[in-house]
Amino acid sequence: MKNTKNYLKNTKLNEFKNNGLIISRFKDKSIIKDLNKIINKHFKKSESFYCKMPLKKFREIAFRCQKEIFKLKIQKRFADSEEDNLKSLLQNDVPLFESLVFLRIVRPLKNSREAEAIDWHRETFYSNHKYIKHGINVWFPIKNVNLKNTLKYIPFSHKVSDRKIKRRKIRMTKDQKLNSVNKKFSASHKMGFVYHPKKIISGVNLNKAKPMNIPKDNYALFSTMLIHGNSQNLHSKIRFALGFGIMPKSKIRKIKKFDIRRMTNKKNNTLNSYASINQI
Ligand SMILES: O=C(O)CCC(=O)C(=O)O
Ligand SMILES: [Fe+2]
Repeated sequence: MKNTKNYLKNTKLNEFKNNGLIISRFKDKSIIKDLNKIINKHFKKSESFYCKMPLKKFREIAFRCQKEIFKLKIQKRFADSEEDNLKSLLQNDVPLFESLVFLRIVRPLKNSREAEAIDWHRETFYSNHKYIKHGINVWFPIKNVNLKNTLKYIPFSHKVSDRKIKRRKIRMTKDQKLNSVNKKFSASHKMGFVYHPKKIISGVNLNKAKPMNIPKDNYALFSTMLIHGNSQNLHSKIRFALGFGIMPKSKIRKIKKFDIRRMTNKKNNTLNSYASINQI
């Protein structure tokens, strides 16, 4: 019995190392149920009502929803529910959890003037912390997620060294920055959208993209180094998913009291950092 368990542990770890990604079923189904309740409360009107409004207004509604989601302490519930998988991937290390969670919401592309999903990236694009490459992203569908709008990724790209992946900041004038929906500290920015996006120039073949096929009541754990994104919504309904980061404790020498995604400042008390599960 013990041997079977150890074998299973190692298969998860091997799969994660090989593919940079594992997909598993939630033990605790109440997590998705409770998230659906909050989403349905905040998005009561018709699809077209939300699809017609300006992106800025839409993201403000979504941010209010995200704030209510914070209160559910999803990280804690996730840690309790998925303890076995976390132990397999982290072995003897302790997982630290990002203190904020992100509502990964994208409207259908056909109604919008611009692509609303985050472009191709890995997390080192938007963080200066050396340890970020050791992180694990959690991402899971809540509502209306299917192969036409799920997160996309480039298989095996987590194995490509960061030096090889050439990226460039999108050129933006001061005015464009000031008027951007995603500008610093905006609702969009606090939902994980980036205020100065980067584009991949070379180092990885973006034509190899695959959708993450994550069935209902399942979640993905993927390496922060796996190239992912550009998941424009080709379905007719708004896509709702949730995401947050996990970091093995030993990779962080000192938890600095500043924001890991630079989306909040010290003055407000919603600082986003990695914390042990009892501090969430
Ligand atoms: O949901 C998306 O489109 C992007 C998600 C993402 O970049 C992440 O979870 O790290
Ligand atoms: Fe990401």
